Parts: sequence; structure tokens; C-alpha cells
Amino acid sequence: MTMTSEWTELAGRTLACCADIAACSEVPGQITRTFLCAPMHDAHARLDAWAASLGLQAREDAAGNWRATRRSTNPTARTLVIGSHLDSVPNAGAYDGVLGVVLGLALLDALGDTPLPYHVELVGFSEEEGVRFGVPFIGSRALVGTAGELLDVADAGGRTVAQAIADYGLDVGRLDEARLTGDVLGYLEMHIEQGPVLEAEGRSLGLVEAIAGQSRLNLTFAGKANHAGTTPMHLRRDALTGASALVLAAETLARNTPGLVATVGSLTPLPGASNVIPGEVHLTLDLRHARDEVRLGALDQLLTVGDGIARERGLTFTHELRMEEHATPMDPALTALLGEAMRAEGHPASPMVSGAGHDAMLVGQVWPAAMLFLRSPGGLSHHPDESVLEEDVEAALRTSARFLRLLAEREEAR
Ligand code: HGY
Ligand code: MN
Ligand code: MN
Repeated sequence: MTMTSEWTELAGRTLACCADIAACSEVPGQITRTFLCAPMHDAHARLDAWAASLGLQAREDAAGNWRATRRSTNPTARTLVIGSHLDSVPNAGAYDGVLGVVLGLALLDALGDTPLPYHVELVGFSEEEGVRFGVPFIGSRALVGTAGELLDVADAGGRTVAQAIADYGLDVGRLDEARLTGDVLGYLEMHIEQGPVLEAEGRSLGLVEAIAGQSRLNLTFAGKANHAGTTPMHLRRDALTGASALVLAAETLARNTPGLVATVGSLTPLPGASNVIPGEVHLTLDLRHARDEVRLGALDQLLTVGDGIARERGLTFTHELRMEEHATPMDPALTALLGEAMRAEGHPASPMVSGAGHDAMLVGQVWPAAMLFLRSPGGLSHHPDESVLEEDVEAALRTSARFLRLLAEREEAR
């Protein structure tokens, strides 16, 4: 049985390991770690060290996922997967994704030699954010065996996913071996909430009942570049003012639709000179809602608005769907067990919806999935000031350890 001080010590080690991994970045002075970038090797090395001290054999699969397996004494046992992602958005915080992987290691550390009637597969997914290739979940797709269809997707520099895998030193021919086979009993992902709810309610932990669906698109408005000084306003076909009308229309629609969020995270006017009317604008649109019909209705509405703006302003408007994930409910039975563990540890287990996407929405389409949220101070994430409280890390460790025990009792009773 882990004593109180050991939980505190493990929580401290968890945060220290996250800080070590935060230093593994493509950009000095900030945290940026995209799919299969060189610093990902260093991040894996930090995890290898802790895993080795637990007698776990860590490895990288052909999709660059970090993997470590704790085998049950029962060779025919099922497998519990515990994981999250190790890639980041640009100029990120230190905990989005990483915390869930390190918590898995700390949990196995707390377990010591305690036998479990199930194997535990720890996974640090290589790509969840979709930053480099515009398509997220490459790592978790490899785990469930659907990454093959992404191999020809190219990044801004024209390198494909397959080439990125080879550049990193992996054998894309072994991608199929990344697929987790055998009898998987479920997936647990621990993750910072990345929003304001738990902090507002003064709670350490949250129980996720569903993950909002999301649509991510690339949009383009095209007009005519021309001289900023000689072109009268009524003769312009300004792609940027057209795009701006759609950006504000998206914000207005989301503000007037309960539960809908709409974000234009990137907007690039071309040619991008102060004395040239933008002839072309590329922008992204990210739409999310807990109910698919609301999200899809909003998307149709905004694409219609975009067509109308183009007609009125003499522009063309095109769009490309880069990614669509439907709203994903967490597994009721596994989530109920996690809620029981939360309550046993003194935490309310009222369910909440995740506005952020997670690997659990991909893995949860194949195996039963459950998610535990940790409070996000300031509700801040995808930002260098993202943080987590040590007391909440300790609460997550105690709760997930109890969850593992409850799961063991359930497995033994099968
Ligand atoms: O964008 C998201 O929802 C997640 O952080 N990948
Ligand atoms: Mn994220
Ligand atoms: Mn994340």
C-alpha cells in the first residue's frame, strides 16, 4: 500500500518528468514538439529511464509511438491501455498530453510488484494535435490499425507522413506491427481539462462523459491583387476583407449557438505586402459541439455564408475538409468504474463534456474508453503558461490507482 508521503513524492516526480520533457523542443525557449521531430527522441529517452527503473522494456513503434508493457502473471489476460500524446502545438504548455503519459508511468511505479489480472500497455502517442500534417491522431490511428491511409499526406514542405517516419529512423513497412492486437479491456486517458470548469467549481478532477465532435477545414478566398494606392475601393476584389466577413460571421454564429465554438486559428493573406490588395487568403476553421447535428448544421450555414460573401464581392470561395471526428461518448461501464474510484477518493464525479479533442476519441471508437480530467488553473492551455497543481496530480494518482484496483476486482470476477 502506498503511503501518503509516497503519493506526494510520485506527484513531484511526475511534474519533474513533465518539466524534463518540456525541454525537448524544436524551438529554443519554447515548447514545440511536432510529429517525429528530432527532440521526440529525447522525450522518449526521459520516459525510457523511468520505465527501465520499473523493469519495463520501452520501445518506439513504426509510427513513433512510445510504448511500454507491464505484463500480467496471467498470460491469457486482457490489456488495459493507458496513454496520451507527446506531441504539442507550437509554443505549448508542458502538460497537454505529456501529463497523461507520465501519470501512467507514475501509476505503475506506485503499483510496484502488485500483480494485476490484466496487462498494462503504456502509450505516448507520436501525434495528436495535427500541427505538421493538418490531420491529427496519427499515433492513435497506428495503434488501432488505420494510419496506413495517411501515409501519403504531405506537410507544408512536401514531405509525406511515410517520409517523416523514415526521416525519423523508423521503418514504415512495419507500421502494421504498431497495431495493438489481442483482447483489450479498455483505454484510460488522464489529461488536463484545458478549460475553466473544474477551477470554477473548485474541483481537482473531472469525469469525462463525452468528447465534442470537431470539423477542421482549410478555406480559401480568391480575388485580385492590385495596387493599394491606385485602386479605388469600388473596383477592388479584396480577398482579405471577404475572409474577414466570414471570420466575424463564424464568431457571431458561435456566440448565438449554445455549446458551439468556432475558431479561425490561422489566416494568411497573399502576397502579404502592405501596399498590395490581398488577392488570396488561406484560413482555417475549427468547429466543435457535443452534438454532431448542431456542428454540421453550423458548418453548412457558414459555408453558405462564405458563398454569399464571394458572390457579393466578386471573389471565389473554396473549402477543403481536413478532419472530421464525430462526438465520441466515453464507455459507460468503464466511466462508471472511474467515477466510483473518484468518489471513493473523495472527489465528486459529476460528468462533463470535453471541448478539446483527445486520443480517447479515436481509441474509443475501437475499445471502451474513459477519461479523467485534472483542473487547469486559469482554464489555460495551448499556451506556455499552462499549468497543473501538484495536489491535483496526487489526486489523479490516488484515483487512478484505486481505478486499477476496482478494474482488477472486476476482471477477477469475470
Ligand atoms: O485541439 C484539440 O482539441 C486537442 O488539443 N488536440
Ligand atoms: Mn492539445
Ligand atoms: Mn491534448
